[in-house]
Amino acid sequence: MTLYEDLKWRGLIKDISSPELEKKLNEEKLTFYIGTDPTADSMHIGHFSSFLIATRLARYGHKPILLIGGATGLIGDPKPSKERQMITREEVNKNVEGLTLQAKKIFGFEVVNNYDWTKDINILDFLRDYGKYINVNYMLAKDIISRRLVSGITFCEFAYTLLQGMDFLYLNKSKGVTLQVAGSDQWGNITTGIELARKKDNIELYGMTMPLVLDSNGVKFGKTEGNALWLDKEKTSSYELYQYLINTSDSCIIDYLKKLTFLKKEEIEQIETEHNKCPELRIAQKTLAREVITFIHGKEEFEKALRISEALFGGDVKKLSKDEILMCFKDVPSFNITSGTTLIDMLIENNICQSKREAREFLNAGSISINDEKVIDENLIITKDLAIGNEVLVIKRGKKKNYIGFLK
Ligand code: 485
Repeated sequence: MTLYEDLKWRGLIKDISSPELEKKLNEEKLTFYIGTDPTADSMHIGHFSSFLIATRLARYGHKPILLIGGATGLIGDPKPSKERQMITREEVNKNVEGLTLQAKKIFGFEVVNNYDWTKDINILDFLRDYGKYINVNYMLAKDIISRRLVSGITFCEFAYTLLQGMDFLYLNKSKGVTLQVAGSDQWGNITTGIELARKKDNIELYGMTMPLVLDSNGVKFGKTEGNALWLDKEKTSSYELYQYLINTSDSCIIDYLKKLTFLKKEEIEQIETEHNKCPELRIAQKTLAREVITFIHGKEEFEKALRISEALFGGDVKKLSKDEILMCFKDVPSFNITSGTTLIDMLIENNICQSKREAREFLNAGSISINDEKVIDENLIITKDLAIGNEVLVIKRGKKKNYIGFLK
């Protein structure tokens, strides 16, 4: 398969600016770029799914440049719905720093910041050297801008597309960039750059976008109840990432394997066959989790995430350290327990059971466990030797209710 055929097979091509691009990608060595704005100090998994394209092209011999928008981040790419809240310069600077380190670490490519070449352009030069080449009518016709005409758009955000266009041209002149890649929402900004280069300098630049990666409900990949999945493991642990990936529905798992891993067509087809024989084994989901987490955080972190998941779901929390337990159960209710308390009192004091009668019912049915050991004797005295690291108790009631007790 050629590179282009591979990208097509993976469903990674949405729009291309010219049919010539196929031949160029297959036969030439291009320098290309992909950019992101510093709206946070870490990328999330949605960025990862787009940035991976840089690695794909790089593995084929093309040269990637990753751009962090220290300038564009001060303006904000218009959203289709409403004007963005401006973020402070301090915050933008802090985010640029975080993203630059992260992009270098995960992808290992050259990183540039558009603030460096945008900050000294004065307003008159901007209007004469760039503004003069882009027609307002042309800008108004762009999807995102046209969608904002009813609710309104400030001049600040309206001008954003021109800044991104200037980057493309600047990177062409300074680094020989001829291609920009991005998610499909960036088509309008990419074509502004192409238009600018054509009109101003008679240069032909190329653009390519990939479709947004969606789940079976049409929700963007990586969006879970409003929480982003960050690539910074201090914000989203590799274990949480593992849980997200392992829960991918069967209807989109093969699509994700194509789009988010480097496994080849034959390998993915083989996984698909095996997976379909026995979907409950989640072979495909396990493969996805392994590939993605190893790429982002390395083999050791993946193995840790796997070990934690197996201990939790295999009912063996005692295999975990105190810190690992606290990480996994950070969202469950927690409370202090005084050493010497009886089991039944502890269950009632902390609302795990509503009454002594209910507590006895659960205990007799064998539904209560401490650190995955069934407990039956209501008079059991809770002491340090029951706790992990002499401190932590994972208390489970039935299959669904988990609690963390800190022994004091
Ligand atoms: O020269 C450039 C200046 C800024 C940008 C790109 C080139 C950033 C771009 N305007 C943007 O907003 N990108 C999004 C972001 O930063 O979160 C997302 C896109 C997504 C994908 C991802 O960046 O929405 O499609 O391209 C990498």
